[in-house]
Amino acid sequence: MKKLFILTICLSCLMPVAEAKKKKTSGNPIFTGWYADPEGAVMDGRYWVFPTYSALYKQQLFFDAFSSKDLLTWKKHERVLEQKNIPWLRMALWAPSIIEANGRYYLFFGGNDVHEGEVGGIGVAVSDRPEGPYKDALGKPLINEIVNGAQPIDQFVFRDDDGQYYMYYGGWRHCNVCRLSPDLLSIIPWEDGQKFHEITPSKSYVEGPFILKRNGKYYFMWSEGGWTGPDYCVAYAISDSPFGPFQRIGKILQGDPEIAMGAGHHSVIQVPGKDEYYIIYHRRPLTEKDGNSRETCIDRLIFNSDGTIEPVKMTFEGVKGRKLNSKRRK
Ligand code: FUB
Repeated sequence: MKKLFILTICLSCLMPVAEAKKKKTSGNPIFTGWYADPEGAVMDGRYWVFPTYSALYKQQLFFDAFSSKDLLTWKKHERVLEQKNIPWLRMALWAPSIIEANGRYYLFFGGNDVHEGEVGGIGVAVSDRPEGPYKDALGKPLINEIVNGAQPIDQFVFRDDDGQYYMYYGGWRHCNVCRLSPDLLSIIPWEDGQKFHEITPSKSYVEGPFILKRNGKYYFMWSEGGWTGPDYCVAYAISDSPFGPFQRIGKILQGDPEIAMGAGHHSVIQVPGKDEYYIIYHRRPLTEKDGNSRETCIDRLIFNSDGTIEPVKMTFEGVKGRKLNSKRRK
């Protein structure tokens, strides 16, 4: 009887390992729970996803992160950043943006759903390890003010080939770009003395800016529509400069009545050194109506031979396994 009991325990421990080995595709969503605004990265030899915990604003007081060696299975790292490490955070911890620099990890975030005259906006937390714990580095927001009509949320930090860091951010239908200092903890004004330049690409821009560089061109992407509704989507533009102008080309991600609706606020993971890309985004299952019922998914992002982006085909299967070869930066 005792032997049978021990055998049963051993078998049940081995089951998840066996199931993971059998898994051929990631499946969508890639992990359970309501998570939105996912930022993907490659750091420390692993894929990472840092999403918003999608719940009522008052409950959004922490970030979980997820790591994977193969895009098939994801390990949860709980509360990598939480309220006790951000003195000024009251609610609405949103839209993480992660970057490795100076041998450390910088996690930018939005806090408090800030309005004019309030404390809140975009903050930055730092850790020596990708899995945290992250601590607010400034004791106050990096960007508190509302400039050019852009709510300081939904930041994305981009390192250009020359080593210069730029931050793109903005809700309320306006997008700004600013230059970050090498330690990523302050903003360097532009030559005209301004800290922020407006680069809103189109009247349909709403929030969630993202940029990547491929073959010398800058691909700027953003979310359109309302994030609580079915029509949320992602559009893009291509430019020769990181500051635009960004001429809207079309949508690359939108709801599919056969799969899910409200698809948006994405990011892109490039397999280091390869012309191979994955889009990480959130969407709302067809069975759900609540605005916060958002799940994090992955699908392939394909560039056409003329340099344009093929509209994403959302799937339930997700993507095939893809191991990383070496430790490379975002
Ligand atoms: O998750 C909170 C907010 O929802 C984000 O900041 C917006 O971009 C939208 O996705």
